[in-house]
Formats: sequence, C-alpha cells, structure tokens
Amino acid sequence: MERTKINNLQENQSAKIEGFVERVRDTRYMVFVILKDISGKLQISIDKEKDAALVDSAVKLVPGSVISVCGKLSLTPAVKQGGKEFLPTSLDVLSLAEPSPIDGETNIENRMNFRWIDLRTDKNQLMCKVESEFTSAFKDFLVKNDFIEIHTPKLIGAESESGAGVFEVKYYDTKAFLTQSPQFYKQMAMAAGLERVFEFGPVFRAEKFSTNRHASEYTSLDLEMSYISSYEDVMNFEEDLIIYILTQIKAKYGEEIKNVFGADIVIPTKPFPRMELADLYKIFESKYNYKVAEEEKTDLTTEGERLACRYAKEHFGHEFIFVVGFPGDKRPFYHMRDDAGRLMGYDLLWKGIEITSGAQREHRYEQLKAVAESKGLKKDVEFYLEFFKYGCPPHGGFAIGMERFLMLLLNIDTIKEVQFLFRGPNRLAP
Ligand code: AMO
Repeated sequence: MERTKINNLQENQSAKIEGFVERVRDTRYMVFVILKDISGKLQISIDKEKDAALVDSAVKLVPGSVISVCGKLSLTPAVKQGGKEFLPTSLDVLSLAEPSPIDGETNIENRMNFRWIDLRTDKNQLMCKVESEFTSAFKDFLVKNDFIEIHTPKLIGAESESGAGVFEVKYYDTKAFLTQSPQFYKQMAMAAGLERVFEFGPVFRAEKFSTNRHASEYTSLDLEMSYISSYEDVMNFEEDLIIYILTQIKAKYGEEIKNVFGADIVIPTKPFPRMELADLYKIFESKYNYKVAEEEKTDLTTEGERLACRYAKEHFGHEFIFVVGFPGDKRPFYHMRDDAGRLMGYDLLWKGIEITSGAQREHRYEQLKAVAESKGLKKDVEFYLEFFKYGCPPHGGFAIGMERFLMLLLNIDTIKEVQFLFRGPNRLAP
C-alpha cells in the first residue's frame, strides 16, 4: 500500500500512514499514539482488547520512533486531536528511538547540538516551510520581472567585501578565500549584458561577533539590474519585491504564523519612508535623547537602527525605513558616489535591524579605479576593474540577508533559531 500523508486521509478508507511518534499514552483499555508527519498529526487509538496484537509494540514506542501504520481514519468528535482518530490494523516499527536528549526546556546551545531533533517541533517545521516560501516568492517575482538566475563561485582569489572578515582556505599550492558576497560577479553579469540577474547562495563572513543577528555563513539573496538612472530605482524595486514576498507568505501561512509565533504580517504600503542619516541623528537626539560622538555618525549604530525603526513607526506608521546619505568614505569602493562624496546607496531597516544594503554602482572605469586606489586597493581588485573596461551599462542592486529577514518576520530573537544549522565563531557542528 502507498503511504498517505495525514492531512490527505479520507474517512473510512484503508490507508497507510508513516511518521514520528510524538507521544504515547497507555491507559487501562486503550493505548494512544500521537503520530506526526510533515502535513499534520493524528491520534492512533489502539484498543487493548480488539487490537491485542499491536499493543506490545505500541507500549514500547519511545517518542521520536518512526512507525508505519495501516488502518482507517475515523471521525470521532470526542477526540481532542481535531475530532479524528486512526484505527489501526497493523503497526510496524521502522526505527526505534532512544529517549530524546532535549526537550522544550533545553537551552538553545544544547538544542543546536541536536538540531535534527530540535527541527521536529511544529514551530521549527513551520519556520522551514516559511523560509521555503520566502525563497520561492523571491525567485518567482524576479523571474516574472525578467531576471536571470546565476551561480557564482564561492571560492575566490580576492576579498569581495572590504570591511567584512574573510575566511582563507588552502587551494592546491596557493590560497583562496570563501566569498563574502557575490558582489563582483553579479556586477560582471552586467558587463556580460545579462541586464538583470539574481542569486541566492551561501556567503561567509569571518567576524568575531556575539550579536543575535550575525552568522559566519548565511544565505544572501542578491540581485543586480542594469539601465537604472539612480539608486532610487533600486529602492523602488526592492519595495515591490518585499511587498510581493510578504503577500505570498501571508496568504499561505499568515494565520499559522500568527498562532504559532504571535507575529502579525503587515503588508507595507509604498513608498517606504526614506530618511537621511544626518537627519536621523538629529531626531535621535531631540526626540529620544540618544547622543553619539560625531565620528560615529558615519553609520548607524545598533541603537540607531532600533531608533530609526521606532521613528518610522511613530512618525510614518511604517515598519520599514530606508536610510540614505551615508558618507562615501566609510562604504565599499564599488558604490557610486555623488560629487560631494555621498554614497548613492542605502540601507533598509525593518523592526530595528538592517536587512539590506543596496546602491547604484560605479560603472565608469576611470572613476572606479580612482576610488579603489584611494582606498589602497590595487592588485586584489585588478580583475574586477577589468569588468568595466570593455563597456558596462549603469547598474545597481542589493542583497537581503535571508535569515535576518526570516527572524524579523517571525519575531524570533536570534538568528541561531532560524538558521538551519547555525555557524558562528564557536559553532561548526553538527
Ligand atoms: P552587506 O555586507 O551589508 O552588503 O550585507 C547585506 C545583508 O546581508 C545581511 N548580513 C548578515 N546576515 C547574517 N550574518 C552576517 N554576518 C551578515 N552580514 C550581513 C544583512 C545585510 O543587510 N554586497 C553588498 C550588498 C549589495 O550592495 O548588493 C553586501 O553584501 O541583512
């Protein structure tokens, strides 16, 4: 008999279900087994008299065991588990589990040691489904908008994201780096005339962080588009993309997300608020009494990110805020600057945390070379500069940190909980 998923069972039809045992309750006349598969849960009701042959295996089941059960679904309003129960005719143990080393009370570090067990919870499985919906909505929107998916190398010969730490690996008899971003290669695709490209893939950051929002390896959702006239075009496009993604996720999982995570998905309105960095710091001081030294005002501090979002909420009734007007000297050399040296780019913040950096890029060879040189970058970026020597359209793009987005979407307070397997300075296993 073929396996049927729990949610697809029809009343009174013979079927085979397979999944994990979540709980076993041995009572005077009955043994109840709660079975869980990826689609749902169901109570298997074993009558000690009628189903005597199944009782022995059933009472020995340890939660986490995997079983295969044949029988029929019966609608029984008195059953707490959704008014349904499965009346078995056979029960086979496919994998008998040892008692689980973790439970709902276990701290995050220990749960991560047994992540495959931790991922069995309803919460975590919903999270994985939402992540999958997120990446497919991302891809769907981009393909509909004529973007081409690319796959750039993760082993590279030079650092791609100055300022972010890089992992060095042995590469035959020389050394290589793990990519910090597909930045250079998504721009190379512009020089190749592909016009609009995207990629989602792993990126690596060798930073000694201890925050709730950093990982040493994370998934970057990158895109790059040609023939823009300003970074405003990039921001407008990102607004549409985010609205599309959130609408898709809300339609499919909105209710479940609200019930399980207590998170209400608000579909943002356009345009998202846009604020100058310098104006924000003035507001922080006057409105929230938050002061920082002048030299810190070249970027948003962690508290600044939080306050910017608070201000967006209070003043514009919006969860998102674009911050513009960063001084060019503190940002990567590949972004375009205006004549006053201001960056033609932005950060996008959501619920107190940066989720995106984006910009128009410098596509003019001489200008790009000059900025690279002024930052002391020579040999390492020579190959990249070549991309702009033989013709390249004006272009821009951005990258969203997938795990950060997911963490904020589900109101989860650390990236460790949302990453399939977290990687950090003290974590390289399992
Ligand atoms: P940036 O370095 O700002 O920009 O990264 C883009 C987005 O990636 C996420 N992010 C991280 N997520 C988890 N762990 C980390 N250590 C981490 N670092 C960054 C954030 C951030 O906004 N090449 C540019 C993008 C571009 O201009 O297209 C870049 O990588 O959400």
